[in-house]
Amino acid sequence: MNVHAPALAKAHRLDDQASAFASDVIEGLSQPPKRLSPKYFYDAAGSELFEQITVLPEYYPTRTELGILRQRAGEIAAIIPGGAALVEFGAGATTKVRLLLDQCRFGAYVPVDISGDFLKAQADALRRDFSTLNVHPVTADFTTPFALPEAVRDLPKVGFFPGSTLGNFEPHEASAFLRSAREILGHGAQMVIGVDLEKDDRVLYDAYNDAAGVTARFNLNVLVRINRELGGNFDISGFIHRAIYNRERHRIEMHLIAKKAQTVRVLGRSFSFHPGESIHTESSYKYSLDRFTALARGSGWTVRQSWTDAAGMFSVHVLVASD
Ligand code: AVI
Repeated sequence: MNVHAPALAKAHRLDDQASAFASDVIEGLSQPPKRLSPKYFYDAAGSELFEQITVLPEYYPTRTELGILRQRAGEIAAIIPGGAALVEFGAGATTKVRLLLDQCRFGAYVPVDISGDFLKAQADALRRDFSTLNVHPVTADFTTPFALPEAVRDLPKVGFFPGSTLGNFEPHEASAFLRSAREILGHGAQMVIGVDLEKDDRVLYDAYNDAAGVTARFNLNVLVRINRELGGNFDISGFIHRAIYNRERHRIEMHLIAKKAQTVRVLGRSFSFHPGESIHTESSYKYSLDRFTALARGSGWTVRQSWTDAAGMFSVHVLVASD
């Protein structure tokens, strides 16, 4: 066997990721209105800024979901089959999955993420703390089909998709993701999923316009990343963060707004901005329990049980794959 094969495969994967970033940025900045995918927020600096967001006083989703999981982990454990493989879509902080691992007897844990570095750190930490747990990380883009490790083939499957990351998908993408997860996990699977709920406009506005300006730095960091990785020349001080709640479309929209007329070069292309022009960088959809139930039902899943916090801010659901 060619001993360099794994390293080469990894290099190709990195090249693939870099060229997808390049083509998505060129395409997104060429559109009217200009847009960038929120998946590009999460380089090392963006991931660190996101961790800071999760503990901001205004950003209620993380601590509210943790509260629900802490309170309901025993009930969740009673519903899901013992010895199942827990497949987490996305890797990051391990706080939430630890609540499930503490309460439920899983046969294996399969974290899936495009960033091999995050996966490795996450897997190493969990192996240390749950010495009998079989951890099988999979490096893949979890929004596209991927194969589960052979070692978990015969175990019942439970998906885990916390954090309301589903909300960052357009509704048709959210449906496609749920369908794809249903295919990957297979017949009889269940899924534990966290979904942020519609609420008072002011609470939503504040959660994405924190007083300390961390969300603004998180948003602007995507321009820093374009400058560094794609040789762009964005003047970061020429843009400001704006987040608004679009109630008609049930979504927070994050934008970067050009303060003045300017032309930016990225990968040899020029992009002109007029004063006040926006780059739409993220949508964060908020669901009602009814709209989420309908989305799940139309995407191959039945809602088995739902919990919210006392104030009805956030929801956690156990879904069962429909036959
Ligand atoms: C990861 N995702 C669910 C976050 C959200 O609330 O939509 C990302 C985020 N954007 C700004 N603040 C947090």
